[in-house]
Amino acid sequence: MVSAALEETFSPPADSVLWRKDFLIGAATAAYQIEGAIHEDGRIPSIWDTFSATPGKTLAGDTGEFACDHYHRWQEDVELLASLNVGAYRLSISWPRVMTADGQKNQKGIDFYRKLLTALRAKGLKTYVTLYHWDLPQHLEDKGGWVNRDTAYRFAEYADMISRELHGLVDAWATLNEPWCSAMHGYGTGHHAPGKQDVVFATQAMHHLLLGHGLAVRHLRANDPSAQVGIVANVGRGTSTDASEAGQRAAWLFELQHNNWILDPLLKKSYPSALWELWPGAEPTILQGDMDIIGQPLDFLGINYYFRTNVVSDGKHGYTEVDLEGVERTQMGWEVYPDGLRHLLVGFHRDYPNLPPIYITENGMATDDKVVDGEVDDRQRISFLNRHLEAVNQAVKAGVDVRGYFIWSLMDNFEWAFGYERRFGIIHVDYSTQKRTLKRSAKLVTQFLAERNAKS
Ligand code: IFM
Repeated sequence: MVSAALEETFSPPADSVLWRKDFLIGAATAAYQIEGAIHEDGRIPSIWDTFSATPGKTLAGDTGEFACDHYHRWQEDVELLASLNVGAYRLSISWPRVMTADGQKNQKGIDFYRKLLTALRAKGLKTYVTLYHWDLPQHLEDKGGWVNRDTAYRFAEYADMISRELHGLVDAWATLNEPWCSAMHGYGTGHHAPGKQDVVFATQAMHHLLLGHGLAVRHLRANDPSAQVGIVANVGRGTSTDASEAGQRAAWLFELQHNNWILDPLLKKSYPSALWELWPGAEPTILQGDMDIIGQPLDFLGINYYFRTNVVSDGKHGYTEVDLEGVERTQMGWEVYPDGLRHLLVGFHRDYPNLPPIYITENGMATDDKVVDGEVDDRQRISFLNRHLEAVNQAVKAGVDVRGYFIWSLMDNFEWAFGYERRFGIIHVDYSTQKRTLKRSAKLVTQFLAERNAKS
């Protein structure tokens, strides 16, 4: 059981890296999850509009049509964000909002982000901007989406256009958010848009996502030389209760598939060959020069971490997930396992000599939060944040260069296939009124950051 102290306060140990004022603490969101306004000001359809409008694809048939109505309430949201004393905000730009189907810019969409970023800067907040957080324009999916190599070039054009428009307003650009989810859930399992189900599609989509990343990096560097440029990967800890060689290989394969599939091409310019034993016949088509484009130096690597998975061997070349009994879980059913974050960070530091500085670009949890007498007492989240931040502190003490941490999420929002039921925010959103209520976690983070800022 979790200690009561961790649930009631947000107070890192005195020697924690969290007290350092240059250790960035921020909050994160993504365009489709909060903006709504999907038909306004020239925005064109995205794959998530199509997918979520398809019966049976999301819980309760929820869609991002209204979400948190951030497109209209962004000023109120910037005020709230600034009131938390955080140093940075991570957001994403909606590609279908800023670019027309014939590749021209959509000025109204661009103006929205210009106003937003300008307001954030005016509040002294650093801006961490992701270009692709899963909302591919539908017309590109109609031509094959990320399975089609051409999408990588269209993405590079979008990166070029938007970084010319918004240069000087962004502290750090991330090309992609979680290419693993885009490739595997979008084209392998079909749990996410566009809902395709073939591992051969998934591996080819991954290659084109990473190629698009590399092509975009060149434009971002050229157009906005003072901004940092990176990418965000979700990583998972895999372990096995089976101590046999087969069990341990299963756990290794899990991490290879989730982590090294993305990090190896980015940091070693090659895919791990064991992937093609796991997925025979699924090796993507790679053209000459691709791996050099993908493996260009990065200024930072964003790491998103949520849970651990227990696996056993499937008796062949793969693994099977087996839920552990009696462990703490979140509303998503994910195991709360803070040491997995420390373990992975230390492992990446050991295994990738050219590992760039790291930001934890997402970490947080869903709880079934309710407003009672104007308050939201999200104790499990407070404890979760305390324990994961301590895991980051331990990783830094072990020599890993972690520069910051973003809470997922600033506010409750559209949790993809799980719709609005799963609440990840430190700010509660009542979707019927759009009223925002600071949860206890948000209040404690605010208090801690005020204390930190007051220190000499
Ligand atoms: O809500 C998502 C986010 O969009 C990407 N990372 C994981 C979060 C929680 O599932």
